[in-house]
Amino acid sequence: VRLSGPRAVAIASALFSAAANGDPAETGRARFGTFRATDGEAIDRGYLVVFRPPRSFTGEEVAECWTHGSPAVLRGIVEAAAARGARPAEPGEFTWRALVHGRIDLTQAEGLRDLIEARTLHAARVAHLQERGRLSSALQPIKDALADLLARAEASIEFGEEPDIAAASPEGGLGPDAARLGADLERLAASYESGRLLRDGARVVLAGLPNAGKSSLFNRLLGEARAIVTPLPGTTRDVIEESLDLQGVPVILTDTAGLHEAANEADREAVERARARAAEADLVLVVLDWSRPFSDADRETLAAVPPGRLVAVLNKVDRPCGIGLDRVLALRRRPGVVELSARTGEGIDDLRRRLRERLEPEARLLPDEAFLTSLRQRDLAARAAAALRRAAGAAREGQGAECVAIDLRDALDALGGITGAVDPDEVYARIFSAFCIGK
Ligand SMILES: Nc1nc2c(ncn2[C@@H]2O[C@H](COP(=O)(O)OP(=O)(O)OP(=O)(O)O)[C@@H](O)[C@H]2O)c(=O)[nH]1
Ligand SMILES: [Mg+2]
Repeated sequence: VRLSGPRAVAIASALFSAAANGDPAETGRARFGTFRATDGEAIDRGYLVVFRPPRSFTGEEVAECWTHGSPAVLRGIVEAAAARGARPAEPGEFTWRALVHGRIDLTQAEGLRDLIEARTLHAARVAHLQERGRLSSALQPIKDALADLLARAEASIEFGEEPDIAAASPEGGLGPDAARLGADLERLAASYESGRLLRDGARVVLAGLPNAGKSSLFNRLLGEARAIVTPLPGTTRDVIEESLDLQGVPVILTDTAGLHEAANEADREAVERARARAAEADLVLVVLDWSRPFSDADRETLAAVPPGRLVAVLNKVDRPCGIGLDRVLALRRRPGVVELSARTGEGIDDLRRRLRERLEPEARLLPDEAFLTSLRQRDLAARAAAALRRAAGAAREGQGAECVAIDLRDALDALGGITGAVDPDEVYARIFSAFCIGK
């Protein structure tokens, strides 16, 4: 149980009797002792740890009560603290206070949220770098260059230079510089797609005709019998989702109903949902049955997926080939098919490798580059890039330094918003309310 604020140590000390002599409120030391409920009865033994400003997470006085993980004990301590004047924290309030006291900036707060919610160790590593301030440091040189550009534009206003500042500048002019910075920011804004994959997971959907072995493959990839498998076509009717760690890339794997002519309302709904999932997937695994002739419906299913999102799978290679050698050769040539058996496991590693290859450029597996992980950051980066494009255009057209300066200031404002300097209430609503309580 963590307390933060001017009376944190006083309140925590009142609930705690140290086992040994000495000051229980000594900074940064774990003191062993007994915790007491509101009525003074002992409820658990554990440690009290105290941090003093400014060297605490929130930048305020902080006291942490470390007990055994019993929900009843924790509730007892929260109640006892509340009885002495503490109040329950709002979601994300500790991180919010850290921000308000300048211990972290906004990108670091977002990094911390991503870290808490990370689905794989790799995603956690990347979030950790963000939380340590990687994005802020990557933005700093861009901000400096932009501030420099703005200073130059303002100087030309002051000295009443001709509109054609480009020609007067030894660096080649404001226009090209603004355009260059704008391009940098556009690249950064585009990096959001990688951030999204790492944060939310890549959406991989299994699709195909009934009985092709989608659910069998789903289970095989997960390593557990999650979905029902039967020899009857039309076994799966609902959309089933599970998360999968594909060597660091978080994946949300979805099994769907076989695509077929619906005989009743439930079927119709099942097929509709299957199509909807495939339509919004990052990758669609179209599962074909190697042991049966290739049908028009197979052809349509393959054709419905854009090549950039398609991974074709020939399943049941443990059985005699029924699909025809010509077809196999054609599939091998064009979409690049993975041949496997969900039953024996043959070829599954190839599929994992293929999936990972396809997601890798997106998931940016080398965590050495700064990228954006939230829509908020992306919108601001895109706004700054657009303002710089306008500035470059204005300079090119010889519109005068005032016009250029207005756009540059816009860009600088937007960039400032990524790391902080925005309306605190709005920031709270957009970021911290999504945190869990106690963080
Ligand atoms: N021999 C062989 N049989 C398989 C393989 N994969 C699946 N099957 C069998 O094919 C049948 C259908 O498998 P499912 O996984 O239920 O197929 P599905 O595509 O999910 O079918 P629906 O949910 O009806 O759309 C079952 O009898 C499986 O045991 C395989 O690799 N080899
Ligand atoms: Mg199924």
